[in-house]
Amino acid sequence: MSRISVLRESRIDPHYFDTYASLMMTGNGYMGIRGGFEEDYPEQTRGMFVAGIYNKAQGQVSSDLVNLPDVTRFEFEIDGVNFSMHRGEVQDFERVFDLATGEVCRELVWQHPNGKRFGLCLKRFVSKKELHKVYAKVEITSLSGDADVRIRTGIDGQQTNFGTQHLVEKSLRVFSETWMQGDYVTTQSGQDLAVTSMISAPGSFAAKNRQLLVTVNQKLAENEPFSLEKVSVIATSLETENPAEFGLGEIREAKSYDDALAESRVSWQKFWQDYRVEVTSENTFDQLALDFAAYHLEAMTPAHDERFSVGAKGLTGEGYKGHVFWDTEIFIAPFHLYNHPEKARKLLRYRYLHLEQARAKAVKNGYQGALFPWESAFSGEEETPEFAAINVRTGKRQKVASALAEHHIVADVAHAVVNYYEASQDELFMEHDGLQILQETARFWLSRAVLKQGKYVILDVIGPDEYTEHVDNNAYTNYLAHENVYQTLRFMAKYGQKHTAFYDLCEAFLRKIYLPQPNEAKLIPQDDTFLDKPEIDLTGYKEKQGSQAILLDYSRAEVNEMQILKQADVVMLLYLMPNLFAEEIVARNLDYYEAHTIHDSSLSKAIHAIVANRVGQSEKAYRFFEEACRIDLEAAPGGTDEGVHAASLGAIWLSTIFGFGGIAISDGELHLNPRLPAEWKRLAFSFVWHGERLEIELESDKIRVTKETTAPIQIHIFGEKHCMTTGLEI
Ligand code: IFM
Repeated sequence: MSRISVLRESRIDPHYFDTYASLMMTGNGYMGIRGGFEEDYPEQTRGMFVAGIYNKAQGQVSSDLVNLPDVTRFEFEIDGVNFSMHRGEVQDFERVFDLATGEVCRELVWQHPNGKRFGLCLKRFVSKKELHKVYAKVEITSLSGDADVRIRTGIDGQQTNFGTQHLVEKSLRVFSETWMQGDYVTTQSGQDLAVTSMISAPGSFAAKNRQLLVTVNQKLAENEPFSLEKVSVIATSLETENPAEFGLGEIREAKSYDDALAESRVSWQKFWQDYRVEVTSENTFDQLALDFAAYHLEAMTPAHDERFSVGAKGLTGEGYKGHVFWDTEIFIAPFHLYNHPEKARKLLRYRYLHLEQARAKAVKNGYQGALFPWESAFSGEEETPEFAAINVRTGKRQKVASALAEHHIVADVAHAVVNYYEASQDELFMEHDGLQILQETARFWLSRAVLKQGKYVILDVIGPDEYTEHVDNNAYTNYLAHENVYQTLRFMAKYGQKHTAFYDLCEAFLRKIYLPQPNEAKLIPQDDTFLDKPEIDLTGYKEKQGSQAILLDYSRAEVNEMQILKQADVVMLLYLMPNLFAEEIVARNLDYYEAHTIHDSSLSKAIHAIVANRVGQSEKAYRFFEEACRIDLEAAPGGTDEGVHAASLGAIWLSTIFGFGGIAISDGELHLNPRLPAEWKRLAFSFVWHGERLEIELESDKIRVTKETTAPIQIHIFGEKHCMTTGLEI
């Protein structure tokens, strides 16, 4: 395996402090810590998040993924002056984020205003082996004679979510002159949390204003580095009854920075062995983008617990309040499903465990079955904020309609259940949890559709394209609802539940549901009215894609009345259901709808790459792929400040495996129709199918599939069925 990529920050640009803080999140699925600098800057937001720790502060309508007390801050007072990169002069600055381990490491030489020079080396990582531990090491060397340094660090409970305080401080303590501990409880959800820290040198302790700090004074001799290590343990009542006691127990077991890093590296190596996608490309950026996506997808997924799921920004920031969307089932779960299916199963269990809340939402909205919330958190209840940002001129707030109408999420969850089954053949899950999800979601569609002129129609929805609200018969929604009900029948029949009234109702639904067909111009109408709406030139807005610049010129209501897409909609349908239409229809619709899509959502580009590749538009596909890879890695200032785009990272993986790699699942069978871009010489990845790990290696004129066992597996390659045992090469 080639070396896992590193991400470098080589320029000090405050406009990008928050971008890099998101990109350089060090995490392990249990927690994530933003890559903020050790010293404070007004331009940077610190952040530490534990998956599942949400709270709804008083007066708020929805929960936040709580930004927890900070352990990453270090103040360095050198010869009486606080170190800051905005003061004195910085030379040889570089920050390296090692995607192999999630270690962040900054090195620089600082010229003090008094003219003396100092070398600083500042590192940290969250352990993959010890889920609760964060290790940090700071090293400072005087390069110009003796100097005095005062280092202060500790536990800072002043953190908020954009100003909202979520924690009550229960106690701040120092034990045995060594272990600092902050003990907190969330104000509404009642989760206990303890942060326990220790440093490697003696110091003096002080507590004030929700901060517990330790100060170390040190004389520096020229060229003799002084280093200080810090370890912190984060524990919550989600996993232990007494987080404070747990923290004190764990901190006693803490290792040195280097030993802990070596152990964590081994855990990460296991991950990379299984999940690495290797590409030999003319553009080295491609491998970086794939490694970056894989690292974050792993670090954002709470594989240790099924009571919560993945937020739209993972564990990298406060964006979208840490809420869970369809992003998880459609964009993120496949990465795990085809590598470690049990992790995908846990994500589905989150939905299963919240069927009760989904049923309650359905009833509240006048429907039956399960209506999953558009945004959810820990409780499984609807968390979508009622209003978007205020218009400061009118004082009015725009209503967010997604909770009321973006109902495709119901079918998205069902789709993920079926995908899980096809890949894993996990009868145990399917016969119980899976079937219940299918039945409850199907029941929802039966109650959601209305009979009009002999057809079941689905009215007043928002499809994936969120610039088009309150429309009838969104093609994506109708086709996925059909699939949802169809699969429910399939599994009811399989598990002996055919002779029920509900089964008959489902059959009637399938006979009558309206499925929009291509019109004379071969276009599948996105909804009943979309193709009749006026068009405008979108060139300028496409150039500023991702910024929603269109909303500066037009109101949402006006955008709604034009042929303008925020993100893939019909194209999303064509991606998920590759066999619905002939290639000619797919190509025609891709071209038409892409021309009308601004790609203001990060979920759009990589999906276009897949569909473009399938219809032979390889150059376009590669361009879409590259643009998707740049969404986070080359974000404009502000674009990634509040966290990385989790779904987009999943889609980068999808576009590689299901796009260029040519994987497709059709009628439960595995297909491989690779079409590598001209820029790629080789693509290699593993793919777990029916319990077998396939190693797939592709070159422009070669396909090699190998596996370790001799159990037979069926695979279609360019349409030809093969039954392979240990391997095959074409
Ligand atoms: O789920 C997405 C949605 O499709 C577009 N807006 C952002 C959401 C969270 O990523």
